[in-house]
Amino acid sequence: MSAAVIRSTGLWRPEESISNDELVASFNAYVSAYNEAQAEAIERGEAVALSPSSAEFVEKASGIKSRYVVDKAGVLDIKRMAPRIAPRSNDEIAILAEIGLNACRDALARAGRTPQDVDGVIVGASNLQRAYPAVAIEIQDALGMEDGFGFDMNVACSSATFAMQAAADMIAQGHARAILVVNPEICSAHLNWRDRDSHFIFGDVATAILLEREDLGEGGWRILGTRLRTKFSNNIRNNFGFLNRTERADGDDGVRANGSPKDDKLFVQEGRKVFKEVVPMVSDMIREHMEELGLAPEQMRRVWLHQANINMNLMIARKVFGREAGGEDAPTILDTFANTSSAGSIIAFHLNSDDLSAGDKGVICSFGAGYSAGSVFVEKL
Ligand code: CO8
Repeated sequence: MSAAVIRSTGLWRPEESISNDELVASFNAYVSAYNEAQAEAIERGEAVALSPSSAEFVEKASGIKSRYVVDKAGVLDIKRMAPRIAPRSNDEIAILAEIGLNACRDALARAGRTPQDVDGVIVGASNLQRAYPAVAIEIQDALGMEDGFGFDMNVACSSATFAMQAAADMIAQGHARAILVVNPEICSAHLNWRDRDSHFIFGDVATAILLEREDLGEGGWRILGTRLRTKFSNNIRNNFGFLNRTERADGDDGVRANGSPKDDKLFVQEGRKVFKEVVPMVSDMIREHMEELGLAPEQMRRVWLHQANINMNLMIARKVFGREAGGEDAPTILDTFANTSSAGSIIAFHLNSDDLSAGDKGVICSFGAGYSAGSVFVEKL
């Protein structure tokens, strides 16, 4: 058995970003237009007036100040409130594969590797573009890998850590020399921008992690141990799926009066419950895993946590380190990226790990829908 290491990571981010002020101005314009159009129904008690959002609330409740998106104009257009992504023919690369490819190329360049050094591609993401063929196989093809394999998997926000465990196991068992784990997340397409409770939460990005057999090179991060945990919860849900059209009544063409499909099932959550239930689940998991690896809190240099909520991360970091923790201990990237689902902890790691020294230890930890949580303890080589 040969151990796998994280040789490098890669990042792609959209060019456009939406600040809280821009987002809230658009949302509040939508609320005014809706309330005006529904004024009589609201008066009769047949409709409920919508409340405006506030940039102060968003930053205080979540720590988010802005988010990158693939299409800013479509999201902010109150007649649309969804990104515009031009359709592509089957002969063109799909957008999810394209952004994933960008992150892969970044990771390969940083490690000085070519696609021919890689035997597998695993795409782990919350929202996959289609059922098949796998986005991972499209990336494998676009990279020009002459051999090997690719497959997609979805464990919501924990897709990256679960995929890393799968890749590390395959490398250790001799199935591959190196595997690219890719996390393309276009969360803006699955977010209800008309929902005051969640319209500020997500952003778009793609990350890649190159895992490789340790003896094939130098540098990177040794994987000290991985741990995966799931516990069923309805508190974060997305009911989009291929059976949606079968649930329609006869005569229902599946199209709303404004032409949009009724099947556009979007992200929903009970944010408060998630906060309360996930913090202890994740803190306990990290602490137990640390003890099993024989690591004391003082030996931990950094935690790269899932990026959903700053207050949540500060609480988890405090429990892991057993003291007040924040800043360098638990880097924050959600202020500019928002929640990017599976990519969040990987962006935190990618942007905040070069300054560590050989022997420094930390944990990459994801948590989210399912519930699902994954921890990957690493040591800098
Ligand atoms: N502006 C102003 N006020 C608001 C707004 C707003 N936008 N929204 C709510 N309020 C008000 C409420 O009305 C409420 O008022 P009142 O007290 O008078 O009733 C008050 O603010 C407080 O509301 P909440 O209790 O809901 O607010 P919280 O302080 O709990 O903050 C959060 C809400 C930010 C959602 C917080 O609960 C949170 O971050 N929870 C954790 C969420 C989390 O970690 N989720 C992970 C999900 S992501 C995941 O797993 C990946 C899935 C992949 C999806 C990708 C596709 C998009």
